[in-house]
Amino acid sequence: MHALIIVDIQYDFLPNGSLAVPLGDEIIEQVNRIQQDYDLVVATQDWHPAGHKSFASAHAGRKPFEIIDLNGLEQVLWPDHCVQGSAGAELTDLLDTHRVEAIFRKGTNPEIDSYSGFFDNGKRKNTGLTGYLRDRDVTTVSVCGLAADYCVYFTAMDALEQGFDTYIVEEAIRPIDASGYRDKRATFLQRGGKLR
Ligand code: VGL
Ligand code: ZN
Repeated sequence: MHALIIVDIQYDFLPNGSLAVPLGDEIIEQVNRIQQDYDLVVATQDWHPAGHKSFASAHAGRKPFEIIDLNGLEQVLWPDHCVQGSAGAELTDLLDTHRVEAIFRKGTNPEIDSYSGFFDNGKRKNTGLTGYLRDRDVTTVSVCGLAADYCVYFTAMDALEQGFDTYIVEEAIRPIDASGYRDKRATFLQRGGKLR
């Protein structure tokens, strides 16, 4: 079974959102079109409590995109985004969710960020996604969504590590930073990841 994981297609990552991914809206049409090619479709949703420590606003004197040490992990500080219950945290209405069987939320612990749909950034807690996919006899996953260089990349790397045959769907991702994505893409390919 081959699953599609749709990562974080939420208003805050789309144009006019608080952490807008350049041209992020361009992928929605592709994501809607490709869902029919998969046996199972799931999604992830970035879902932070207000005051989450990944927000620059939670650290006096810090600005978005600065890097700090957060509980022993390197942390990029972000603008406030995907706050639980806010409009910006909703999956866009333009996304066709008829085939989305489950939505895995992440980033709920205020002390640790969570880019991957599988684990938080410290690999302390898993979301249940691996177990869900294995229960459904999934052996292959394809990852699409936002942002290519953060949540898509880390989800794809964890999928590989969990033993899934893993693809990134390049027509259906957009990065926050294109040069950052190029390096991460190389790492993904080196570890046995594939593109489609
Ligand atoms: C993301 C930064 C912070 C993402 C989420 O969805 O790629 N990036 N939180
Ligand atoms: Zn986030």
